[in-house]
This record gives sequence, structure tokens and C-alpha cells, in this order.
Amino acid sequence: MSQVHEFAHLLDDAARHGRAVPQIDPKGELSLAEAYAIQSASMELRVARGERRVGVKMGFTSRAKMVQMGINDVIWGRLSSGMQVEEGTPVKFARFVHPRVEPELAFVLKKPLAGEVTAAEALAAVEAVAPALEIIDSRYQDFKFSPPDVIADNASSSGYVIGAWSDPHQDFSNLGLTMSVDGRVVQVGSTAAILGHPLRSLVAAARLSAAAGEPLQAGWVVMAGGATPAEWVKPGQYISIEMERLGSAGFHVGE
Ligand code: OOG
Ligand code: MG
Repeated sequence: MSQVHEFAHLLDDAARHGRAVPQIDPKGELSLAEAYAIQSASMELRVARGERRVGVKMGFTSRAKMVQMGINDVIWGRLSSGMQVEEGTPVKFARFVHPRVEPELAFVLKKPLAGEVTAAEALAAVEAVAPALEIIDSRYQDFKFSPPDVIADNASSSGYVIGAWSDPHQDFSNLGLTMSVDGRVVQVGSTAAILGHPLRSLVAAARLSAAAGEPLQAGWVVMAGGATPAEWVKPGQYISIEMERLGSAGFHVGE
């Protein structure tokens, strides 16, 4: 499709300048393959500016997120170094269009993981797990999109914050979690909301990224997907996740 690069530039510019754009596929003409090609081309633009590829994020892996956004298929996106938010460094609100935040679980891999793998094989590739928050920021007006739209827009990837890493050889299939804004709990959930077990999200990430010719690498981070609906982010807030046994993570939102 000749428009791949045009759409990739449009969405990359929107992300860089924090400016909303109209949906690129209002008539439903884009295939999922074309949408992923746009996503890939937009990641190449980030890499050309010096960002590093650091992993993968999964989307719509919980019913809560599917219901909130009206989409029933698991999708994935590409994570780059420029998206990482450090816990102690306030994130600038002005860089976003209309950000939301959601509680997740993150994996970091110690081995490559590719193709059709079992949950046990996936676990054997995991170095550690951690509580995490994802900042999602659709580049589309009103945060409205179809599946191809959101895939092309890198699954709304915008930022991620990861807490302290823990040994993955413990049961993290059903850990209670809360997300708080300024210390007030705004969402309550469990890691079990993520496909019944977050490892299933890693299994899907291994399959989907290998099929795209970019198998998961040692050292990569995989964000398993939101466990609850996302909440709007506002300047001045402190947003945190508290996860049973694994601890917490949080960040300040600047102006
Ligand atoms: C799309 C991204 C979905 C998740 O964790 O389910 C996602 C969106 O909701 O804008 O990141
Ligand atoms: Mg997410």
C-alpha cells in the first residue's frame, strides 16, 4: 500500500507534537496487515531519531479493556527507549494529546522467545516480573479508533513505568492490584484479568512478534496489558500501582 509511509509520518508527527489527527481509516478499508506495516514504519522513524527498540506491549488482553474500548481482538505494539518513564522524573503533560493510564504487569526476558511456545517455555525465558503502569495516548481525535486505526497508531503506546523486578518463580497468576491517583484508589483488579494468567499474554507476544519477523529478544520488556479500565491523566497528579507481593510503581505528572 503506497500510503504506509504517509500514515506512518502522520501518526509519528502527531505523537511527537502531542496533536490529535483524524482517524486514518474511517471507512474500514485498511487490513490488519497494512495497519501493522504502518506501525512498523512509524517505529523505524523513532529508531532513525536514535531511540532503541526495547520490547513489546500487548493490548486488549483483559475484558475490562475490551469493554472500555469496544474492541475484542488482542493487538500488540512496539516499545522504544523514548517511551520509558523513570519513577523519579515527572513526565511532561504537554507532550501528550489526551493521556490515560492503566495498571499492568511487565516481564523482562533473559532469553529470546519466538513462535508457538507453551506457558512453561515462556516462563523459562523470563528473568523477572514487576508491577507497571502504561500511559496510553491515542493520537486520534476523541480517543476513537477502529482496530486498524489503533494498530497503525502503535496500540496507543506512549509511556511506561516499571517498578522493582521480582523473581518470576512465584505464583503471579492472580495478584490483587490497585491503581491510585494522589493516594486515592481509582481502580481495583487482579493480574488474573489479563487473559486469565499474564503468561498467556507473553505466549501471544512470542507468537505475534515472531510472525512479524521481530522475535522477542533477551533483555526485552513485554507489557502484558491493562488489568482494569484506563483512567484519564491530568497535570499535577501522582499515579501509582500497588500490587500484592510485587510492590508498587508510580510517577508524577508535570505541566
Ligand atoms: C489501546 C491500547 C490497549 C491495553 O493494555 O489493553 C492497551 C487503547 O486502549 O488505547 O494498551
Ligand atoms: Mg496497555
